[in-house]
Amino acid sequence: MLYPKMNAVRQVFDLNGIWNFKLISDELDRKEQAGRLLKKSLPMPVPSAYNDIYPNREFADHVGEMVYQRTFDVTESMLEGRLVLRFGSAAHRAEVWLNGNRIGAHKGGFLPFSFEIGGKVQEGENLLTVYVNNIVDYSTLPCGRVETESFPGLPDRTVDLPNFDFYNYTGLLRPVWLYTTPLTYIRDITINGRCDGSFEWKVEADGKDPAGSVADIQVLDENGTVLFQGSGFEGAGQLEKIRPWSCEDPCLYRFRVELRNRDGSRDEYTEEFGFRDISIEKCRILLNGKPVYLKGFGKHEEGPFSGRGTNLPLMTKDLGLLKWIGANSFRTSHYPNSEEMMQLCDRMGILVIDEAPAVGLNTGFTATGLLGGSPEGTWAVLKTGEHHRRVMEELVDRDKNHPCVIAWSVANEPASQEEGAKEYFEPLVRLTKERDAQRRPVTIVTYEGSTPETCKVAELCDFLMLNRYRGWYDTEGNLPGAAAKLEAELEGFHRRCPDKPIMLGEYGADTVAGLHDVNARLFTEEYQTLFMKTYAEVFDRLPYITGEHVWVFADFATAENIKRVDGNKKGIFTRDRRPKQAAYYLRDRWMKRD
Ligand code: BDP
Repeated sequence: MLYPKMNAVRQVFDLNGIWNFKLISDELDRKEQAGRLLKKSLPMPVPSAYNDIYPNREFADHVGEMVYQRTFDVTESMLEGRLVLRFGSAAHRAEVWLNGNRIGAHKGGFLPFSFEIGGKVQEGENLLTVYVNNIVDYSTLPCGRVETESFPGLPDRTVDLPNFDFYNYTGLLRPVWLYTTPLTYIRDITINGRCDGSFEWKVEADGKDPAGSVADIQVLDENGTVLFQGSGFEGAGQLEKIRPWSCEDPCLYRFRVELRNRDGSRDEYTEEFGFRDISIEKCRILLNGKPVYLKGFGKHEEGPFSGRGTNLPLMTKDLGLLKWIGANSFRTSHYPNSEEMMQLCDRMGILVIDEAPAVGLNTGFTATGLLGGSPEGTWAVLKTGEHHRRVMEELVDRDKNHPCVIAWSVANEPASQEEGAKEYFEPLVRLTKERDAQRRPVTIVTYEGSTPETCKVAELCDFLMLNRYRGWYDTEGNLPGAAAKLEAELEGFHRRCPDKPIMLGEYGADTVAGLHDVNARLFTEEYQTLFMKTYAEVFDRLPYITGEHVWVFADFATAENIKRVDGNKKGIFTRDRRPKQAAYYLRDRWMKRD
């Protein structure tokens, strides 16, 4: 799916800003409400999560529906071509109405969706109403449970218990735009450049009479010099002396398409891309044919005030801190990040493991994603299969051209040791691979309940990504013991899959910034540093370890739980992005570690 871009033929109109907002607590006639202005609404910024904007815990923790509304004006010229309304995302489900008419819906909170609205708007003012539903259950990704709690003498209360360890920030999280295209238009572009300068493309035209169109293409370098010209909806080319895209030199090229239509109109779109290879060979991940050791984090896209809402300064700052600490990569745990984040990573040379919002697929987890729930036979109970397929398709379609994306993660910590896991994941892994022209490696990030003896999905993965908390959730305070357990498990997985690269997807310890202890007790900055050192010593002994992603880049908000003091504190940075002591240790290690 193409990102909205303005050019000589396409216009983009910003619908971000302050919208009208209301939580819906009672039955509501959607059609009736969508046809008139909201009464007693609150001003609400878009993009943003709605939750932390106003005080009141009932407001923040609302379960169910909310409504966003605004008006926008359409000019005569906007109606000459195709007019599209596009949402960067709405968590977790959205139903969109225009001038009192329903125009469509979308499920899944972290991927874009759009509607053609040309025939549905009028010149002048239009009323846009979006109903957003924030419930997570066993049919959504991420997964959660809706339960009714009863207390003596009090009315029943509905609670939504996320199966995951991050606060359920919701609303219109990402930008909203209108954009225009000609009636015959470029629907999609796939461009796949390799580090030897070869490339292939595919252009998809749609709309009125696409069969009568011709596609001309050009490849330009960053200065705008045309390096290649060709035509056709599909084709291949070869350039001499390109600069491959890499972390050190994230050189971007431009693929420019001009669609000439039979009616004399034309569309154009320019997609950025890089020439780079990603492959796997004998326990190594290779970038442009050379082994790359992944240094970095699992990272949430979130921060104070706007929660998980698109926050350009925060994103850019985070990538600056990744560079500062010597990291070269992160995983978008546990959902696709904003499109703007992917663009920044392309530009700054950060390698991304792009994760689907498939977290909490384990009925053995408690409400906050911690172990201790009641296993019910996850794969017989969950109803996520079909939705998961669609999400993988939408994710690959959105991010396929980004050189920064080096792998897909189909899920985080599913019940991969339970019967049915292989049957659930096999088609998803296949679909992800087949849909991606670059055939990037695919993984499923597994947890410690899924051992070398019990894991049912290891063989499906191109590389293994393991989350381990020895020294924290067990063996706490005993780092030599933790190291011994860790090493034994890694060796076990290596014996089982001797050719697959193995990396840690998560390891970490909750750390209260400013808490110190000469004996490096739990929760202190000293313990976090020692924890990192202990794990690093194990990695350095094992030649098949191909990367280390610390949990977590920065402290983040979670649901309330007695194991969480104001959220998850495993950050190497605080939530306001100040380094803890371990940041200096990692910086020292990673700056030296190639
Ligand atoms: C892992 C989860 C991650 C949690 C982390 C933790 O993948 O989302 O935040 O544990 O407990 O199991 O800190």
